[in-house]
Amino acid sequence: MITLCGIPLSNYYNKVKLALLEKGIPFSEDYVKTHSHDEAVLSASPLGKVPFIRTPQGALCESQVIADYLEAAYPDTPRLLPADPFEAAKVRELIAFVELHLELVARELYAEAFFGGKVSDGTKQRVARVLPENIAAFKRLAKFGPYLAGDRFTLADCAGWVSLPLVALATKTIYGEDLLAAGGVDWKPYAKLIGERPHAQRVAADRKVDQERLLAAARPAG
Ligand SMILES: N[C@@H](CCC(=O)N[C@@H](CS)C(=O)NCC(=O)O)C(=O)O
Repeated sequence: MITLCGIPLSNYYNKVKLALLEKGIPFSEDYVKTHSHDEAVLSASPLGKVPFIRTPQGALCESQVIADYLEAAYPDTPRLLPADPFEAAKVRELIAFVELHLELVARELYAEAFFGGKVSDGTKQRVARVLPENIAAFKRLAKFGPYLAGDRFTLADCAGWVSLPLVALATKTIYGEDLLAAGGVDWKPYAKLIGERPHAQRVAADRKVDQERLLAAARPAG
């Protein structure tokens, strides 16, 4: 059986979790924090990033690698990638835009937007310059028809649903403006649509529990 390792607060963890649930693949979860120096973790995920999975054949890290593995290893479960190679590549192209060109750029703001840290003005200026260009590029590709890649739920929705709201929230917090919405990406109805799926509701509920647990742990005692 597959073990999904990481934290339910992580968007990349939740991308894989939603894919596992939507495909109906049995799995268990192991709570593994980021930045681990534990050899057992680093041997599975050498950068200490989550998620990673353990399988009877060994471990795998990087959410897209894991998602591709699940799609290939469980062909008899609901498909999250089209059978046609070109259409499947178009879904992966969207995922690359969501993760590399939107989320990874906005991620530079998270320390201040979400974790009480500070981000330099230089970083804020760079993100403010790059992100609108990338959002415009993403908008050319994204279908929202009503799903990210068209009329079917795909892996792009597992990636989009967990990451687009973070891009919006981080930019709203840092710049006072949701750059995704400002760029014409109407992500809220989309997030609502995906969020209504029963498996997405479970992912969101688990995430909420983890978030509340972390907030309670950070609160001063007394
Ligand atoms: N490209 C990786 C990104 C994973 C990632 O950045 N995970 C975050 C949690 S959301 C993490 O582990 N951060 C800790 C770190 O970067 O060291 C993937 O798709 O799995």
